[in-house]
Amino acid sequence: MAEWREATAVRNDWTPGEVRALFGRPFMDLLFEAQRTHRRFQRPNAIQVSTLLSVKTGACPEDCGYCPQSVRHATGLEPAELLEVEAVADRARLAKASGATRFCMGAAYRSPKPKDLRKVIAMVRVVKDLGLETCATLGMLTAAQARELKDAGLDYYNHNIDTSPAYYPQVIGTRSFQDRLDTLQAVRDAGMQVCCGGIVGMGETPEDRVAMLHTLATLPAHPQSVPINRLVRVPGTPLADAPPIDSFDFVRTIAVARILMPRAHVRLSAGRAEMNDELQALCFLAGANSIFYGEKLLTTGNPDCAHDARLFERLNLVAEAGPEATPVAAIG
Ligand code: SAM
Ligand code: DTB
Ligand code: SF4
Repeated sequence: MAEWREATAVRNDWTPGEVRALFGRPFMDLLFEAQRTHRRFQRPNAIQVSTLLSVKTGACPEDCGYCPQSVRHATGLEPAELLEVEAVADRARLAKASGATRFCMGAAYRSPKPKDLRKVIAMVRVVKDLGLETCATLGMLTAAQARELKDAGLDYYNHNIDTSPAYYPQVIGTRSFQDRLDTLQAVRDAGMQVCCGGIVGMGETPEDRVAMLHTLATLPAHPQSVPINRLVRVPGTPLADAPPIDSFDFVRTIAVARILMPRAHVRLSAGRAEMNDELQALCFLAGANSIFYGEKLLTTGNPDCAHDARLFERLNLVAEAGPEATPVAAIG
C-alpha cells in the first residue's frame, strides 16, 4: 500500500492508495495533520457562511435515492413552482442581514428549461446587486447554459458527484456519473467557481468514500467549495433506513478532504441538525470551514440561527468577510 506523505503543495495527482492511507491513519494523527494543512492554507478561526433557498421545490423527474424532492418517492412533500424574482430578493436581503455572504438557489430540475433559466438569471442579477456571492444548483447544464449563467454574474455552481463511481448506479439511475462530470466541465470552462462534493451515510463502503474523495481531488482543478453532506434520512425515500455513518468516520471524511484539497472551502453541509455542538466543533477542527446558515436547507431542517450564532461565539469563530469586504463580524 502506498505510504501517506505530507503534502507540501496543492496536488491533483493523488493516488487511490494515498487517499486510502490517509483514511487508515490513527484518528488523532489524521486530525492533527488536517489542522496543520488547514492552518497553512486557510484562516483557522473563520467560517464561510452560505444561505440556501429552494427556488423550485419537488416534483423532480430524477430518481436520486436520497432525495425528498423526487416525484418517484412518496415523501409527502408539497411541490412549489419557480418563485418570483422579488420573493427571492427578499429572502436574499434577510440572509445578508443575518450574516451570510453567499446565497445559494436550489431548483429541483433534471436540467433547466430555457424559460426557467431566464427567470433564474434574473434572480442571479438581483442577488448579485445586493452584494452577495451567488450560487445556484439547477441540475445538468450545457456549455451554453453555463456561459449564460456566468455572464449574468453567477459566481458558483453546485453540482455534486454524490458518491463513488462504483456505488453511484445503486443510488441514481436517471443520469450517469459521466453526465455529472460533463456538467462540471461546462461550469469550469465557463469560468465559474465549482461547488462539488457528496453525501456520506448512504450505505456506502469505506472504499466508496476513498473513491469519492479521490475523484474530487483529481478533477482537472479542485472545486473551490466541497460540501460534505451527511445523509438526511427522509421517510419515503429509498435510503430512509440507511445505516447511519459513525460520527468519527464522518470526521475522518472531512479531514481527508481538507488534506487532499487544501485551498477549498470544505462545507459541513446537510446533517448538522442531527449533530451536537461537540461533533460540529470536531468537524471544524478537522478542516471544515463553511456552513449553511438558516433554519432550512432545501426542504429539511437545519439548526436555528440563534443556536449557530451561539456556537460561533462559544468557539470564537467569525464569519468570513463577503465580496463587499465588510469587516469580519460574528454572525447573529
Ligand atoms: N436538482 C439539482 C441536482 O440534483 O443537481 C439540485 C438540487 S439537489 C437537492 C443538490 C444536492 O443536495 C444533491 O446533489 C445532494 O448531494 C444533496 N442532497 C439532496 N438530498 C439530500 C439528503 N437527503 N441528504 C443529504 N444531501 C442531500
Ligand atoms: C449540497 O451539497 N447540499 C445542499 C446544497 N448542496 C444544495 C442541499 C442539501 C439538501 C438536503 C435535503 C433537503 O433539504 O432537501
Ligand atoms: Fe431532483 Fe436534484 Fe433531488 Fe435528484 S437531487 S431528485 S435531481 S432535486
